[in-house]
Amino acid sequence: AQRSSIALQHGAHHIGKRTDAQMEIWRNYGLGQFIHWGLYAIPGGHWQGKYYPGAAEWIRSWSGMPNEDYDHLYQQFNPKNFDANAWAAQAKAMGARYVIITTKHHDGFCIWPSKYTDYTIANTPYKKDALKEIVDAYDAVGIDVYLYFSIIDWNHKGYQSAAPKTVAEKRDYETFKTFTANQLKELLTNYPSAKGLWFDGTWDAAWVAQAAFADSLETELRAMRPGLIIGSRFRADENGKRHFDTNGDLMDDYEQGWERKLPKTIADIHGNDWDCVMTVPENQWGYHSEWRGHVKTSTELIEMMAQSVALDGNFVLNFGPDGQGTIRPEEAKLAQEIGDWMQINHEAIYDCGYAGLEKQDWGYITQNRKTGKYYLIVFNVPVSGTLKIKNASGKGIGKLYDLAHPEQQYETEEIHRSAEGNEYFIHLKDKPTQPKVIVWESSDLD
Ligand code: JFZ
Repeated sequence: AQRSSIALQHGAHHIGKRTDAQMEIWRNYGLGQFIHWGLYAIPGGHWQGKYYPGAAEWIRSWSGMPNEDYDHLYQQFNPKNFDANAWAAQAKAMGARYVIITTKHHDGFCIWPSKYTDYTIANTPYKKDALKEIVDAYDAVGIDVYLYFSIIDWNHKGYQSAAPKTVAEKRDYETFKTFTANQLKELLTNYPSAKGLWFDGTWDAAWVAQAAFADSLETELRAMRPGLIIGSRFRADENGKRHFDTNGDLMDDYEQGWERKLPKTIADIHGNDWDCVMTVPENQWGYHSEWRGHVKTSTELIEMMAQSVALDGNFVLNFGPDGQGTIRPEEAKLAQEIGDWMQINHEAIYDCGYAGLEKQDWGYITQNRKTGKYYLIVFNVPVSGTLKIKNASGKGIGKLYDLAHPEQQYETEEIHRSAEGNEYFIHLKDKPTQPKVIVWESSDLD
């Protein structure tokens, strides 16, 4: 089927993946960290003894939380345990290669001293620029920094959710647009090492109607920072289409719609770059002192990471430090466990993507984009102790060995060859501790 091709002024500006060096780095990260940290960390999902069941970073919008009270929380923001270097060291040990940090969430509170509003960290008892501390700390350990920025801003007087109608509303909204543009330029100016912007809160009718403004602002931001990476959640096209424009083409550099969910097959990603952002509990991004419902294990998270990379995406795990700047023990433990796994198995994740092979029930297959080696990431060891793999026709089984113990090679057995592909058995000798990685150097058949 031919894609429709309606002329658009504010749709996708390029078709297909970016091929430049910075985007290539992004594509190869494999694992990232998300951090949601702001005033919402102080109430932590509770107010006056009452439990807020929603996402903790949304507590200001709850009837049990008077806006007045929320808007004065900044007077208490003084995170005594905040240590950006400790956060960065923990992220590094986990194996993260990029971090996305909330500079400003929907509440409008800025963790940098923005000169365009008083609602910033500069006016808290903490006073210092926490964003700079974070950027410097992550830069120092070699983790690339991306800035999360919410267009929704409940604190700005000109901000509106519905499209402005009256002359006064329109005038106010213009002040909000100018403010937004100023803050974004300020962020890129103040934090020159930041590699990209991760936008959120862009679904309001008022913002969706700003296709021309958002497009030209984006052009300015890209001019300020060659190589800047922006996902598909920033702007709409002139028909109000978000993420994918009227022609169905992805807008901007990668698909940002994989939020707490993963694609199942390679067809689901439409050939685009993408990242999956994932919470540890069901739907909590900011610190909530009382997690209810399902809380994921490190094995589940590692499996999600493997699935992401096997389908050409990055996996980004969220952390919500508390009001004192402490990363809660549950998250610290997960970071440690994922890090222990990554220390042995990172080769199956970094610089890897879709292998072009059929997924098998025992787990996932990734392929290193540089060396061409395949990695079998085994989550479910069959009772038989035998894995089945299907290779491209023309490819022989070659050599298979344990990533952790390369001297341990696996016995293989050819099942059959056909034009659709060649099938082989791999006989595992041991009962491996899961999840484990088997390196596969396949060979060309004569
Ligand atoms: C947004 C925020 O509202 C939330 O607080 C958090 O910051 C998260 C990362 O982003 O929530 C969303 C945004 C988009 C979708 C779902 C939740 N979505 O597209 O499905």
